[in-house]
Amino acid sequence: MNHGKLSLMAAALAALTLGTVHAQTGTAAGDRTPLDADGDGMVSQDEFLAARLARAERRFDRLDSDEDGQITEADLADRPEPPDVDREALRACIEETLGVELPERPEPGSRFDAADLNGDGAITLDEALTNAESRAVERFMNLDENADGQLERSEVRRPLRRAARLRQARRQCLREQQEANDLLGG
Ligand SMILES: [Ca+2]
Ligand SMILES: [Ca+2]
Ligand SMILES: [Ca+2]
Repeated sequence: MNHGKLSLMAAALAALTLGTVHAQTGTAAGDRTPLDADGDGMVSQDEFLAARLARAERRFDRLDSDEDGQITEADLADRPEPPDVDREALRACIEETLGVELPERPEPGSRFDAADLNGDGAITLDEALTNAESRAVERFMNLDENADGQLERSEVRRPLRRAARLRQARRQCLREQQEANDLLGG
């Protein structure tokens, strides 16, 4: 498997496993599973896991383009080429804009390998959900500051704001990079 393929797989898997540090704690537009399913104003770990697993399953279906029930190189080869972005420059721009250091990017392929539990080069739905669940548990524990097994407003407000700022900085940096490319014919 060459490096390009691995990066592609890593990117696809990052999308699949929703585990990034900056993943939204709420729901993405067009991808809605209410977190607070019973509407009591708090999100229990079960509610959190249910929403995350539902989202992981939808992403799995989207990525499994040949619909054979597993994610392999064949699915990822069908995906459109990502736009030409200088990732290092983008990262530097976001860090400068926000005045923070972003976490290290995982090694290419490491996320795929981590989710491919039996190491056969394909990710089944079971493997994807197992992986999504362990990431979701970890994420929940990080968010649940007072460790009472429930997420309340005050516990998600800051991470949500941080995620929104990051998205905004990323958009702006991408736009600047695109404009520079247009100007310089790059
Ligand atoms: Ca497939
Ligand atoms: Ca596997
Ligand atoms: Ca709590």
